[in-house]
Amino acid sequence: MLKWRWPNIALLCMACASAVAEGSASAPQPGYAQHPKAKAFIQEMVKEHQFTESELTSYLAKAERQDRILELIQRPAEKTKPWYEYRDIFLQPKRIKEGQAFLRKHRVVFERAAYTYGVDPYVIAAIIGVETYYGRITGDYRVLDALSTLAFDYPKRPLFWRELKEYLVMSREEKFDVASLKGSYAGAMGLGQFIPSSFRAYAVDFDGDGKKDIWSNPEDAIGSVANYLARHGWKKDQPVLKPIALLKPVTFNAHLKPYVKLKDLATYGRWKGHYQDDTLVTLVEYQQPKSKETLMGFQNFYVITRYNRSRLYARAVYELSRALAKSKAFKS
Ligand SMILES: [Ca+2]
Repeated sequence: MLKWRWPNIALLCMACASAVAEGSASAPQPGYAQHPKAKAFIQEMVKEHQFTESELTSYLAKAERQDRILELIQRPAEKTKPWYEYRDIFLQPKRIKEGQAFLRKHRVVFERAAYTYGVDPYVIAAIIGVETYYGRITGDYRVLDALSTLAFDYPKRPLFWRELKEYLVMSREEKFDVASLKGSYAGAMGLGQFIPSSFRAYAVDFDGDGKKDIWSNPEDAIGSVANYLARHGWKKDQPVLKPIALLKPVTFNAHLKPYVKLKDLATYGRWKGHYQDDTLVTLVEYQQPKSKETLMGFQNFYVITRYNRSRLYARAVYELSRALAKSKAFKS
């Protein structure tokens, strides 16, 4: 659900540690209520969402600029790394082992999520594993600070301007304390790293206690990720990625969304398995150390890219999910 590129977890951890160090050493930053763009923001929120000027002013006064966030947002990892390096970040034995333990611990919840939403439980776990190491690294910035900093002081700010609005509306709807929720430097929250608009659209109260707690309640987080995938068109028991042996040159990496019918691909390559002739796929290429490989991405590949619009991300989630599925501890 991140529309911006997500740096690798190693960078993120370094960011967490240094942010703590900087935060303790630097002087308090002024709030955003006096920022030149604050008045426009407040006027839009009053008009669009019927907040009062005084409550908005008090929220923005509490928002602190975080310079570290402005540095971090400029560092894309996925565009620069080839697949064979990218995959190593997410497919180490440790992440697989912790994922299998996470699945065992929440086995009943995963079974219920898979049944309720028709989604592969291993893919849900893999997304949470890639996003936050199964909830271990969910981000330590105040969401109010992160989104305000990016909404007001980041040049490519329209997305964050919208997300800051969504955040304030979400907090009102859920009766959350605006100043206390935590997330990533980009305002992504909880085990599945939902940005506020995604929270409002897809978060669910999966344990029925009346709260949507994606921060500390794995049950709500697992249900919410499952709902996100279902609502974006996950097809139960259908493939994600399959190899294709090419017979002729093809166009690849043109689209994340499937657009070629398998019957029209037959003269271009061969694959294993039988699928309906009108099944749509896209062709994606991945760089290995000494070669390139082309895979067919199906609808479920596209659904994973709705979480993060990167073919590298989608394959990492898929491969991690297959590694988790080898666990004997959990049967869907
Ligand atoms: Ca709940």
